Amino acid sequence: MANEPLIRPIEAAPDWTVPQDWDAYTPQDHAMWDRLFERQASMLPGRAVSEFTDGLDVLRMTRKGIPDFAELSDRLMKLTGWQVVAVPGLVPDRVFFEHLANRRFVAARFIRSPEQLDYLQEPDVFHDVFGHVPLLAHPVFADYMQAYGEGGLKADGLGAIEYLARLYWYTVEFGLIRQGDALKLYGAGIVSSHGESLFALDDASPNRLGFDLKRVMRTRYRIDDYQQSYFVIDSFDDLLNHTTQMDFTPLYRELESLTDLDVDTVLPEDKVLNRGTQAYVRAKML
Ligand code: HBI
Ligand code: FE
Repeated sequence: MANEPLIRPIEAAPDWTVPQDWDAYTPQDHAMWDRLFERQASMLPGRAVSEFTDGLDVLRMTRKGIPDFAELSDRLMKLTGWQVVAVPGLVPDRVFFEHLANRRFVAARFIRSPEQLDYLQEPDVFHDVFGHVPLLAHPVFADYMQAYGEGGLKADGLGAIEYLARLYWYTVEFGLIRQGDALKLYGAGIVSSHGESLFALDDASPNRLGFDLKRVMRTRYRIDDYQQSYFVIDSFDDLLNHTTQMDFTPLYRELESLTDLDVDTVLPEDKVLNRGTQAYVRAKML
C-alpha cells in the first residue's frame, strides 16, 4: 500500500499512465511470463473460481507472452467496459481510485527477474495482469471494482482509506469464495502466487472465516508473507451488494470507536469455516 510519498516520473502523464511499450519486452521477459503462466495455469483449474479461468479464455490470455494491453483492453471493453493501462509502479491512492472509478485498471509493465520468481515487494505485470485482469471480464466483479474505486474517492475525504484498503486486501487480493461445498480462490495475490495458491486452500495453518464487512475493515493484514486469516464470500453478487447498497460513512464512524483486530484473531461471533493452527507462522518464529 502506498503510504510513503510517491513521485511521478517525468515520462508519466498527469494521471500517472505510461505507454506499455510492448515492443521493448525482450525474449527473456516473455519467457519469464510463460514460465509463471504455465506454473499457475496448470494448477489453478479446480482451485480458482471458474470465472477466473473463464476470464483467461475469453481474454485469450492463454496465448504465449506478456499480453499487449491495447489488445486486452479491446476485448475487455466489449465484455465489461474495462481497460488496462500501464503505470510505472505503485501510484498514489487517489490516482488509483480515480482510475478504478472510471473502469481503468492500472497495471505495472515491468516483469520480475528470475531471482524474484516466488516473491517480490512491488506488483509486476504478472501479478497485475494474470492476477487481476481475468475477473474484470466478469460483469459483477467488474462492477465491484468500479464501486471500490468510487468508495475509495469518498473514503479519502473521510480519512478512512485504511479501512477500505483492508476490504481490498481481504477480497480483491486475498479473497476466497464458496462454490457448493468447496472453497475456491479468487484473490489476485493468491492466484498469482504459486505457494499461496496451495497454502490458502490446503494448509491447516490459516483461519478461514465467513466474510463480514465490518469485521474485515477492523482487521490488520500482513504484506510480507502468507495471510494468517482468509475471508470467504458466498458469491460475487453478495460482495457487490455489500458495497453498493451501503453508505459507509456511519460504518467508518463506528469503526473509529472499535479496536483493530490482529491478523490471527478469531472472535466468538465469527463464522469459522476452519480455525487455523497457525503452525506456519509459529515454525517461522523459532
Ligand atoms: N497502485 N499500481 C498500483 N496498484 C495498486 O494495487 C495500488 C496502487 N496504489 C494504491 C493502492 N493500491 C492501495 O493503497 C489502495 O487499494 C488503497
Ligand atoms: Fe494486486
